[in-house]
Amino acid sequence: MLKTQDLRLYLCTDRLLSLERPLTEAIEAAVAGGVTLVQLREKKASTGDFYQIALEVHALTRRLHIPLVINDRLDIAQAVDAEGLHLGQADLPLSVARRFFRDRFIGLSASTLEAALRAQAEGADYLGVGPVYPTGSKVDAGDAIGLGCLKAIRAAVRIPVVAIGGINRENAPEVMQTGVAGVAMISGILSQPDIREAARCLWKLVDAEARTGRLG
Ligand code: TZP
Ligand code: MG
Repeated sequence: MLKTQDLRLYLCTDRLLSLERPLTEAIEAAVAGGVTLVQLREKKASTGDFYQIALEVHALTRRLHIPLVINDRLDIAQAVDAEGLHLGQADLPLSVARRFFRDRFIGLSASTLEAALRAQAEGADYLGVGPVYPTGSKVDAGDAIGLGCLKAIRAAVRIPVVAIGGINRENAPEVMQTGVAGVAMISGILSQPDIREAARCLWKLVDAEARTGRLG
């Protein structure tokens, strides 16, 4: 089922990093520019607020025909009937989440080869791997793993890998050249003055690299 998901330009949200623009406006601009999937990340919201925001964002992503992935929270993903769920290493075990989220896709974060292989063995549909570069967007992201480690993980697993952490228009081409299925970002899209233009520029870079990768 995941094969139908386009992971090339993966937007992770953070309302604190969108330069005070309303989230739905920011998402709409990002999708107009070429974002292929939206992950709703709400680290500080109450459950009730997260649910309301997720309802609103899902209504929008449905209208835009873009899959919505909920970060961390199986209950919210189920409650709004999201297409996907993204879990970290400290969240619910994948095998448990899968029992309640069978017909949808589940991604897992991994920053080491061991964690990536384990996630694949447990049945993750895709991996979020990083931080590739240093990032100021997530305080507990850990040290940057670098392109070499990203490449090693990508080569060792069969499931799609989405790279994350410090990715921007300058380094997106070299990240795509490791053979990953896509690049995920917060600030490279959401913190830009013109979100639509930023996403458009990234989409062109990412699409060009994805085509080159497929051809050669
Ligand atoms: N997970 C690993 S790094 C990161 C997350 C959510 C933050 C990515 O944000 P940015 O601004 O694209 O570096
Ligand atoms: Mg998490």
